[in-house]
Amino acid sequence: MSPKPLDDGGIIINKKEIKRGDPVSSGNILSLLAARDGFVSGAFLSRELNISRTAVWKKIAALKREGYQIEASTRKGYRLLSHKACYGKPGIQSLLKTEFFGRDMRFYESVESTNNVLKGLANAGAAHGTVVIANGQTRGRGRLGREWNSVAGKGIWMSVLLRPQLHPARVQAITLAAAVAVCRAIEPLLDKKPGIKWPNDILLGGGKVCGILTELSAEAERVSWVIAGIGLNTHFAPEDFSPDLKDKATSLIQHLKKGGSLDRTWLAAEILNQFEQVYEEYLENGPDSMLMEWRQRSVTLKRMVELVQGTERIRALALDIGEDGRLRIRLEDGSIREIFSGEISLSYD
Ligand code: BTX
Repeated sequence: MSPKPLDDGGIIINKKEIKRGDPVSSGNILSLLAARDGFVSGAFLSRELNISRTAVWKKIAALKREGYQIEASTRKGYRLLSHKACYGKPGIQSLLKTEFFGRDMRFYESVESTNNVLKGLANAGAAHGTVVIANGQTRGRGRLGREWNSVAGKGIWMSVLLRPQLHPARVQAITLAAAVAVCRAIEPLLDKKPGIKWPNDILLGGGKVCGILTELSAEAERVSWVIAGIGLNTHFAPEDFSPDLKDKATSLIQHLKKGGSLDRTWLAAEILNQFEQVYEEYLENGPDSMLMEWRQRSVTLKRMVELVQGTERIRALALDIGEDGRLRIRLEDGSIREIFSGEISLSYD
């Protein structure tokens, strides 16, 4: 995609407008290099981004230090040798088509939990769309205090900050939006369709490939922030999972289309692209189209499920999902109940 000039001398790269004088990220330079097959001159980069030739050279040197293979020629300029980017902020940002999601991004080699890091940033006033990604987490969290196995290099461990004008009771819709977005992003890579298991698991061939942990800070009527934490297993081989996960977890690499490849940089950006799209559509037009897609992708609806509530186990038919994320079920005695995600565990026959 070639950059489109703006009247005021700025440019558009991947739909993101860069005004003259805006800070230039390494991701901007990568986008310009990736848009051309051959060399891009230093003069061109300096003119397009409105920075000095020395500043261009420094950014290129920083990209090389991050592992990008860039050929430099004094006569011809710079050439990106491989489009396969290193997993990191510049590569991910260079593939974003979003307005907000990921424009402020913090990438870490290792953190305890990306949700925890982002919580600190949210409380300090970070902007809507801020993203924290880590190559590995040492104390990744699931729901209800459970652990999320987040081995370095084996998955996408990422949290997105949202500041929606939503009543706290509607926040569960964001989990639904994230699940739909992840499904849209991974589906083109796979030899089978992913399915959503209410409330927040994405399954592939019966195994859990992705979990979503949504946390919020709110007053009675107003949400201050929501953090959607996405844990997506990408490169685990079956033997990489601990014994307790072996039978229930899976990873994208085990289900790729024939000859397909898997690039975390592309996928992290694509999840953010899809997530912003689903989220914006939800805010603009209401929940109907998102819910319709969620229902189509659901592996829970129209099935018998078992609710585990404390020591009690109840069999029920899953009927439908509400726009607040509640699941409507019919118990064996014919009575109808609506349940929140926090209330129960679901298992199938
Ligand atoms: P959950 O409570 O639905 O799932 C947690 C359960 O899933 C665990 O008890 C375990 O049985 C199983 N499990 C643990 N690790 C894995 C794994 N890698 N693959 C498949 N199954 C597993 C799901 O909670 C929400 C997970 C969100 C994780 C993201 S990662 C980025 C962000 N930061 C953070 O600390 N959490 C979120």
